[in-house]
Amino acid sequence: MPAPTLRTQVGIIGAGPAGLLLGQVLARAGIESVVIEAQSRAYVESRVRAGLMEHDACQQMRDAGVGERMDREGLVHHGIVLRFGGTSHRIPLTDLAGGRHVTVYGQQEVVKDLIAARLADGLPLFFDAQAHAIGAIDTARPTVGFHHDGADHVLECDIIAGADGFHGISRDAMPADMMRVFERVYPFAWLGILAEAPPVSHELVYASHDRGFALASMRSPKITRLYLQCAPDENLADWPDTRIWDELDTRLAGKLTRGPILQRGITPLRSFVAEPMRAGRLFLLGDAAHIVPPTGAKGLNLAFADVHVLSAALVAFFRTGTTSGLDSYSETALRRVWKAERFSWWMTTLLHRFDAYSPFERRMQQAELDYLTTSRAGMTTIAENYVGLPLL
Ligand code: RFL
Ligand code: PHB
Repeated sequence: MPAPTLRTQVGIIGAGPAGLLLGQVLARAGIESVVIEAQSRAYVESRVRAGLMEHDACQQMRDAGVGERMDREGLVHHGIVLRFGGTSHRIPLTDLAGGRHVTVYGQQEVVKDLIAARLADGLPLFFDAQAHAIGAIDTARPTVGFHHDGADHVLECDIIAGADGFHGISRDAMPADMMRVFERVYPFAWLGILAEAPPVSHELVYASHDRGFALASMRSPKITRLYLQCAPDENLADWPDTRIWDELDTRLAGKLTRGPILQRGITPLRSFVAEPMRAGRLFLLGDAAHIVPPTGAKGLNLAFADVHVLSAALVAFFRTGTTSGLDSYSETALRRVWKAERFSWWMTTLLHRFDAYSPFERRMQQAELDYLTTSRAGMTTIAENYVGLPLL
C-alpha cells in the first residue's frame, strides 16, 4: 500500500524547545505546520535539561503567547556568584547589563507550556513518530518520511525545519560536500542532580575548585539543581548519594542541605557547529546545528534565537514570496551562534580543572578570575554575554 501523504507549509522535525517555539510563532502568523516527535509526550515533558533563560528568550515566550506561567513561577535573577580561592564574588548582572536579567525556568516547563498551547489550538503534533527520511530538498516540495502508529507516512511541505537535536537525522540530510563541521570535545563531563532540597543560595554559584568545577542552581525554592565536573567516562554507579553531596560540600565550600535525589545524569561537554544551517528547503535550528558546553547556559537560548531569525524569514516568505530572509538565515544565525560558542568555551576554560594544565596555566586561570571579578570592564563582559547578546 502506498504511504498516506500529509501536506503542510512547514514540516517541523522535533518537539524540543526549537521545534515547538517555531510552530507556535508560525501559528500566530497564520502559517501551518506539522510537528513530528520521535519520543512520547511524557518523555519530552520530563526530560531534565537546561534551566536558565536569557532576558530576550523570556520575551520570546511572552510574544508567542506562552509566557504566563513562566512569569508567575520563574525565578528572576539579577546576579550570579563566581567562587574561587575560598572567596565568593558577585557579578551584578542587571546593573552591568543595562537593566536586563535572567530567569530560572526549567526547559521541561518551557516544553510543557508550548505543547499545551499547541494541543489547545488543535494543531498537529505527532508523538512517537520517528522521522527516517528527508527528501527532495532541492525542490519546492521537500518531504519527510516518518513512522507512526505502525505505518509509514510521508509529509510533503514547502519548507522543512530540522529541529531534531544533536542526534537527529536533519544534519545528515545536508549534502556532505557543502558542510563544514567545527568541534571541540572537552576532557571532562558534568554529573548533574536534581534534588528535593532548598537551593544553596538565592543566586547561582559557579565554583572553580582545585578538585574541579561545581555549579549550584535551582528550579524552585524547594528544588535544587547541582552539577559537578567529572571524568568523561565516569560511571554513575561509582557515585552513591553521600559521595555526590560530600564532593559538592567541598567544591562549593558549604554544608549543603541534603535531600532525596530525584534525577541524576552525566552530560559530556562539547562545542560543535555545522555550517551552513541551510541546504535548499531544509533549515537546521537548535542543537541539530550547534552544541555548547552548558557552562554559559546558552543551549536553549541559542535554539530560541535561531527561531527568531527563521520565523521572521518564513513569515516574509509565505506572505510576500520574498526569499531574502531565507537566503541570509544561515549567515545571520551563525554570527550569533559563534559569539555564544565563544562565551561558552571561554567560561568552560576559565572555570574547569584541566588535568593537563601546568602550575603556570592554573595560575593564569586564577589571575584571570581575580582580574575579571575586580574590574568593572571584566564583570561587564560576563554580564552582557550571560543575560544574552541581542537576538539580531
Ligand atoms: P532538543 O531539545 O534535543 O529537541 C530535539 C527533539 O527532536 C527529537 N528527535 C526526533 N524527532 C523525530 N524524528 C527523529 N528522527 C528525531 N530525532 C530526534 C528528540 O526526541 C527531541 O525531542 O533540541 P532543541 O529543540 O534544539 O533544544 C536545544 C536544547 O534542548 C539544548 O540546547 C539544551 O538542553 C542543552 N543542554 C543544556 N543546556 C543548558 O543551557 N544547560 C543545561 O544544563 C543543559 N543540560 C543539555 C543538558 C542537553 C542535553 N542533551 C542534549 C543530551 C543536558 C543534556 C543531557
Ligand atoms: C541549570 O539550572 O540547569 C543550569 C544553570 C546554569 C548553567 C547550566 C545549567 O550554566
